Amino acid sequence: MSDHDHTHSDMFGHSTPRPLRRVELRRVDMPLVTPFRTSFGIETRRDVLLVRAELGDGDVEGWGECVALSEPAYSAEYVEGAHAVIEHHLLPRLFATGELTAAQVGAELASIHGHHMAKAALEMALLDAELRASDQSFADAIGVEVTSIPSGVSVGIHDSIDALLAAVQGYIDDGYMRIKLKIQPGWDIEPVAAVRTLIGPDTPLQVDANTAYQRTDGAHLAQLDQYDLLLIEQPLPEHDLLGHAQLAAEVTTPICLDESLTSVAVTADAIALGACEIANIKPGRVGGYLEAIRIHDLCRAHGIPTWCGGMLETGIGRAANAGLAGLPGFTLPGDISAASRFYETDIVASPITISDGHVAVPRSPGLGFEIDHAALDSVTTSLAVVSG
Ligand code: OSB
Ligand code: MG
Repeated sequence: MSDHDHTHSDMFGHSTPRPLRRVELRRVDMPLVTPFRTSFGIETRRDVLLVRAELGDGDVEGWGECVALSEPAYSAEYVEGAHAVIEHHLLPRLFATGELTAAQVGAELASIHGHHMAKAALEMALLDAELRASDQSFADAIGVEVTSIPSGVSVGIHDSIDALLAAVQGYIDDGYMRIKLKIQPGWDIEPVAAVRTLIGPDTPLQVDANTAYQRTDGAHLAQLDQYDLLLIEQPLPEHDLLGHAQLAAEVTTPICLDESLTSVAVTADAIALGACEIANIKPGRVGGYLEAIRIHDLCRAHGIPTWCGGMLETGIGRAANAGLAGLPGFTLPGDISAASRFYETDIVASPITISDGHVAVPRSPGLGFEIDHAALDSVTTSLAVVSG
């Protein structure tokens, strides 16, 4: 590994500190093209909290997206809670700093426990602002060399195997390079067997349980080994690192963690325990893109394959993820699908598309999107201004 490889997140340590002037907290309501069912619930629309930060003399602006879902079912965070903690606990601390950079946001907010998705949305808005002010793309700033990344798709639980196979065939026809099936007890071995038969042995396939299993399910999950899966994602509860390590010894399919990996420190422990053979990296879950890059660097140094997860992002988060996923440690296809996989209309000017199974790495200044203001206004349900 060259010296260059250790500087992915340090790039932002030299940004110009600026005063935070004004922040808009906007909620948007976006219907999903089709219900998305997981072991933790069914999403039919997305209530997204967006952050627009104005810095400097008000001439610098940046946007962030909070990935918290409506209910605290994937993790403890939820959009109403994130909105409240940003307004009442996080922004007052940032306004009190006088001036700051994106790289300082984590440290300034460290006295507040948890709330990673809320913190990440703020750091993201500042990152976007700094990058726009310096006329640089996120991908360029972190040293991404590739121009596109392979695109994977996450497929929800369906009412029948036939309905699942029809959905998967549609995504195969769209060109997706990897299929991820949501599983839960009662919807696991049979759908995986059917999909493997449909897509053949050469299309990468993986599963995601979103914590739906128990420590005693090792023998059951080992039945999945015969289907040559890339990985089993988060079979056990978030805090059960030891259980995941035990499971990793019982099944041959690699165990991948999502919900459990909340920081670089937890990731280091999970790797040391043998609980994390592959890592799903989601910037919101870990407190921001800079911590996500640090986890990427850690995994790369340990030879742990990683991929970029998704949280049903709008074009804002989707663009930023497509930049992040260009880093060299992201050796597996991420959950970065075309915007159209989830949304009829996006709130950015050039929604992410899939071409030849790949998504282009955005290279425009900032995190890689331009807001479509008319589209954004048409889905906005509330807008509040917070200033220091
Ligand atoms: O567990 O990866 C997950 C969506 C919402 C919450 C959690 C997860 C997911 C997905 C979809 O699997 C990922 C995406 O394509 O955005
Ligand atoms: Mg997951």
